[in-house]
Amino acid sequence: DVERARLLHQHGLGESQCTSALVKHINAPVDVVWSLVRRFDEPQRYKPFVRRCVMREGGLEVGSIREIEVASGLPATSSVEQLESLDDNEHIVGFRKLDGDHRLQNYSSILTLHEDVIDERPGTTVVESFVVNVPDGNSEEETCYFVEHLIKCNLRSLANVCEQLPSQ
Ligand code: A8S
Repeated sequence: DVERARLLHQHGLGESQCTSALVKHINAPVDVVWSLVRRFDEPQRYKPFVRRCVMREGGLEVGSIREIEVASGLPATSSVEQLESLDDNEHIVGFRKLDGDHRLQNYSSILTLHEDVIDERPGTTVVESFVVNVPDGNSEEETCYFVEHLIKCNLRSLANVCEQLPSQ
């Protein structure tokens, strides 16, 4: 399963791009976590920096496009994103940033869920990886650090939401 996860999170890396992956354990069954992350049309259910999300095209089919209004305090106001993969059996979801007022050009990410059991309780390991261009004037290290920080906030919030759902 570790090898499978490694393959799923392999991104092709171009020149002046950076990539990284984050892992988070959640004390909730895979189905509960999946019910949140599969909703491409409702990222605000767990992403704290999303103020509003409007669908521009489609819904939950691959190719659907959403526009996000970013919360204040970040060096961005909007992001237009396209669903690139959604696999309800394998628990894989991926999207790409197409446009918007932000500095993360060519950003794409893949999130996968993996069943695990801790202290005999069903849990989920989330792996999220990304690739993005390094913006002019920033180093690879700064870019990675910035994106990793945002993803860590998203995954922490995802854990909080899942672990507090009534089914838990
Ligand atoms: C996600 C992940 C990221 C989102 C980034 C990294 C972004 O939507 C935010 C702030 C920015 O400054 C850049 O899964 C951008 O959403 C929250 C607008 C792209």
